[in-house]
Amino acid sequence: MTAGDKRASLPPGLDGTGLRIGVVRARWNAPIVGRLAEGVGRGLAGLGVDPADVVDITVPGSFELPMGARILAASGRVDAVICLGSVIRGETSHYDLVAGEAAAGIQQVQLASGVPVAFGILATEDEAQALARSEPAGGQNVGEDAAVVAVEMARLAQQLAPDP
Ligand code: DLZ
Repeated sequence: MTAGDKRASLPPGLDGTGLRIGVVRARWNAPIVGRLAEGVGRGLAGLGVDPADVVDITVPGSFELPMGARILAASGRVDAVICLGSVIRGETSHYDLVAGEAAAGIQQVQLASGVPVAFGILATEDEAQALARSEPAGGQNVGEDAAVVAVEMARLAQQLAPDP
């Protein structure tokens, strides 16, 4: 991390071993979303999450990501969900609606369900920005960041869960 890096630092000792993670991918802008998914894979693997514990689903577009997250959260099969999408202003006539509703819906799902939902959606001016935020290993990748968020929030929810 550089001095100008605004990303949250990694909590010390963060360990994803045994966590079950749901990933919802939008099929719009699939090449970009695929790069984000690769970042998620790297992020989860780096924290010890077993690929067998990852449930991967797709939805048509980013507008459907909150519903996909809700389905996973309600399944009882995951400890956290990661939403991946890419909305590009220059290519999307109703950019603000798609990106805004995806963001609002994701927040609603995690607060209503109690299952953390990480926001791995790129809302960019153009494709170049989207590529710059979904870089291969060693570069910036919002999917990789979302994987860390999902593990951190799942652990927090577990640690402070009410006694059974
Ligand atoms: C319709 C649409 C448009 C124009 N642009 C995007 C986009 O840039 N990224 C994305 O993920 N989805 C887009 N969509 C699809 C909507 O998210 C949604 O799937 C459709 O409006 C159907 O509900």
